[in-house]
Amino acid sequence: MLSNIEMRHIRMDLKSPFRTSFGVEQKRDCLIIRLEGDGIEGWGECVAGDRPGYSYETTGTAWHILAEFLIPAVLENPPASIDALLACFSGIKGHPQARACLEMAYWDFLGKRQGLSLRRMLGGLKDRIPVGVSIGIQDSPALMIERVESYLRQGYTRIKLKIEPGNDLQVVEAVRAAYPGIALQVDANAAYNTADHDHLLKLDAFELELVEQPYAEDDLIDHAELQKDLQTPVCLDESILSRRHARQALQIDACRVINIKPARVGGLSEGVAIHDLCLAKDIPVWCGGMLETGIGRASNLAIASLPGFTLHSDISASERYYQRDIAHPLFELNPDSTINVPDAPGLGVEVDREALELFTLRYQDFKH
Ligand code: OSB
Ligand code: MG
Repeated sequence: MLSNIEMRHIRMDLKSPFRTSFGVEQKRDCLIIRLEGDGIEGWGECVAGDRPGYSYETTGTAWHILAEFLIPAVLENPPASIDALLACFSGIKGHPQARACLEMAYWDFLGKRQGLSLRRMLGGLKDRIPVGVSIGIQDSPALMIERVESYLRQGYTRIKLKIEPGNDLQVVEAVRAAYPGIALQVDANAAYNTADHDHLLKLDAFELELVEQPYAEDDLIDHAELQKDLQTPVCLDESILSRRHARQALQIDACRVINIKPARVGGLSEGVAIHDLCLAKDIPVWCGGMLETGIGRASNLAIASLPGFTLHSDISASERYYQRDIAHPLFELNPDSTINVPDAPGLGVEVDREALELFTLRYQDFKH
């Protein structure tokens, strides 16, 4: 039975700044949770960052929701299954990234107790995940080509470029001209609006695998209007916070691909539900990333092993992100642009307590 939960806010230096249409990240903040009971521990990562750029959630809002509501609900009524855990959350609205963290830690805890890897528990088949790399906005097309070149040399076979108004067609055109054959896609992180409809149609010239989240997160209808005219599949990220959003988006053809981030949709269970829905409708999915530490990366690899994850995921090798990670072993890129899914029980990673302490800004302990 769960008897103790620790939560900490950590901050880690990224190896290089990551720029998107909503801002630049030089350091990454996140929350790490550790569950404990009967001598078993479970780890979870909350991907919410220091400011509400990607979504309304931040480390501050997630801390509040976890400390005041989610953790007390779980300790008051220690769950014996994932369903029981999710039942503890009912009556608490929103804040999917906060819930996802606690759910991840509970999956890790259960897996260790049952001696099963998360991949086995979720029903994943693949043991190597095809992955790509997501490259932040650069100061010029020439610099972007340099970055692309270096990742291709490392062995990544799919490249995603971040774009924004003023940093789009020229960059994509330059990269496509330099590398005619590569799998290429773009991500706007909600930076455009309906006035850009005709402009966005020009992306069809570059044989992109998909265009990710061009419009605002709460704007399914306009995405459907765009998809009507755009030949390239629209892929939704920020807009899909639940299986209901996924169903409705597909119903109105607002997208033809979905980026599944378990953290964004409230956890692995909801992520699997969206996967199942998409598989049944023949909609390809892939796993997005939030610059996770080794903890969240292990979780993403596990869900990406499900059969519907047919496109390359944004799960790059550990060395791309941090000087020092908080979990081991580090994830390495295989020569065929895949990363192995851990097969030890639970998430299958060991947390480096010393590194964790080093990066901790705030800590709190919760007892049954
Ligand atoms: O939109 O996919 C995104 C990182 C932070 C916030 C949003 C996004 C991203 C990425 C990075 O694209 C993917 C990765 O973890 O490598
Ligand atoms: Mg995205």
